[in-house]
Amino acid sequence: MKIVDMHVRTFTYPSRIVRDTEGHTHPGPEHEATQSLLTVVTDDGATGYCFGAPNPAVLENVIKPAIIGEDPMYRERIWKTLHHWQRMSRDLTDRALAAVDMAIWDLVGQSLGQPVYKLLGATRDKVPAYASTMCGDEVPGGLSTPEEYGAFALQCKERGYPAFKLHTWMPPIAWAPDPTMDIAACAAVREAVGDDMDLMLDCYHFYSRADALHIGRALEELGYYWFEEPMDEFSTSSYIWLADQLDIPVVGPETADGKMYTRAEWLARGASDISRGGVSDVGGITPLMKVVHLCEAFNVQMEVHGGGPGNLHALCAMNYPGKYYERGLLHPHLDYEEVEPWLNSKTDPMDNAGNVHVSQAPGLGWDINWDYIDAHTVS
Ligand code: LLH
Ligand code: MG
Repeated sequence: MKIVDMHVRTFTYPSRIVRDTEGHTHPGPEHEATQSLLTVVTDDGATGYCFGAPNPAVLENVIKPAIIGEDPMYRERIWKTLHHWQRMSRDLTDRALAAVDMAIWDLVGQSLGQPVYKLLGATRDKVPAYASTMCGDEVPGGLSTPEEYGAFALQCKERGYPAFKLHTWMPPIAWAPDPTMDIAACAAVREAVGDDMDLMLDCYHFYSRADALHIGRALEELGYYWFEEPMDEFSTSSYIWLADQLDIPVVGPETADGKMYTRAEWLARGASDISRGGVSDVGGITPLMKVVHLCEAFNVQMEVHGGGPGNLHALCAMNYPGKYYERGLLHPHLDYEEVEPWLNSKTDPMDNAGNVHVSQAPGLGWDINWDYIDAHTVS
């Protein structure tokens, strides 16, 4: 079996999610947005898919020349080739690597008639989810006050979520960030849901050490489960300093570059209590499993960043489990249960006990709505 083609289809869909000037998502007016689908094709007609394709120039000039002709079973070799290419091609991002790697895993799973998590070595078929909010806003009835966070957390608890994570206020909101408001929101959530729900905070990502320590100590008082990315993750020393002083588990790195190498440095230096990474952060399922096994060898918990089938299949193949699947980002004005128009069913269906079930279909289990994509393709 050889990879003979890779192509991207871009199509439109109606969206009510907008990005602010710092890149954070919020609800907004309905508008036309675009989505892309990467397809990998082999000489025997097998296909694999991933939504969120690489930039077309990078696909044509770097990725295709590197891997057309490769056997998709040689996933480690393909991934390493692309990883080494990143040194010469700065446009070849970890996100692009992730899309290619996931499409190849999907293709292999479909060819072998098995879901990806069983090819990785399955450990479970479902994972408890936490409700992960969008960042704070100034939308009345949204996430604009501590009380609104409290009301939304209660709504999520009633839906079945066993855990809730706040993303609080960040620039471009004029008064943000504000440690006092972050702590007030965390207190309002604890007050609203009681003691029997795991709660986590993922606040402004560029606080000073003093602010991070102050917020972390408040979270300890409130019985929070973890504290995530309160400072720039390139400062490993700051995280060693913070984790040394706090009892609450500090989680990371999430967005820092460096794949499994960065996670290894953090583990060796004790920069966090729980490690982290998701397919898009580290460059796919292939490197994410390296991080998972690295954490297992250090007896360190690993919490996967972000949702989607790549992360879900990895979570169902972890021997030293991450506790939760990150479901979101959620907002009181948006219905996360609504199926994306390019799919026939959700990739992360959640039961009333708060468990997300991994698809038993071969590959990654994308249930693609081809009629919709055909009718809305623009290129
Ligand atoms: O800042 C944001 O918009 C969120 O923190 C976002 O990056 C989210 O993916 C996250 O950090 N989840 O854990
Ligand atoms: Mg985060």
